[in-house]
Amino acid sequence: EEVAPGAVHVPGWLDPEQQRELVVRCRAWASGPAPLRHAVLPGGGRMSVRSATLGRDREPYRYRRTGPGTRAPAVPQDLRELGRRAVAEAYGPGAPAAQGYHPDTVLVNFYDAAARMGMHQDRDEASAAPIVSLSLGDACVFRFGNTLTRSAPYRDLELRSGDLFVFGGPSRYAFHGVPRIRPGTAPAGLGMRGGRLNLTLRMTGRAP
Ligand code: MD3
Ligand code: FE
Repeated sequence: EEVAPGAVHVPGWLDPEQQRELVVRCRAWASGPAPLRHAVLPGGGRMSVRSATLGRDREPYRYRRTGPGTRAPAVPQDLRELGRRAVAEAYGPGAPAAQGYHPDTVLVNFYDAAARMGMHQDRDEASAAPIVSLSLGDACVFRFGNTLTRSAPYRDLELRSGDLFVFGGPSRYAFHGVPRIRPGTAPAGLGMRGGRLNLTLRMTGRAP
């Protein structure tokens, strides 16, 4: 379960009803206030993953404040609470990281069968607080690397619908990626029409 120091995988943390409800809410955000778009990389390439944020707009600068003129709706209170419970589940309810965990942004990623995410570090946040990842829909191969290079050593793990992964402590700045989706592996009755959703709850470290 503890894949590396601070990296805790909890398979099947979300029950089927919680998964279905999150899928419904992601669909509502995507068709309304938080459309899923292919991000364009600094070099001009288009990411195969489609993404949207709640709570903070990442464009055109990183994690702007929300407010007049910005699109992203605030992170719903129950998702903030879910994030706190996730960190408590991973590190124990008494852990300092669980006490002060107040995620102010949610990144929603959608992967179709061909989408991938290359090895990278998450360094856009000014906070080193843990990142909470929730997986929905098709399973994927998740590549968890080291903090020094985007290449080996790494481990390949399977992430399935309902899985929780918390990345904090020494794992917070590890390289990681999603080299492949496993089409057709979503649980029956989830209501996904193919593909994989990943929600990451984060603390940006910006003033409210
Ligand atoms: C390990 N997303 O959005 S979530 C990303 O499945 C991202 O969509 C992947 O990487 C996805 O940046 C992986 C798991 C994850 C998230 C943040 C991490 C793993 C991490 C930060 C540090 C180390
Ligand atoms: Fe990442």
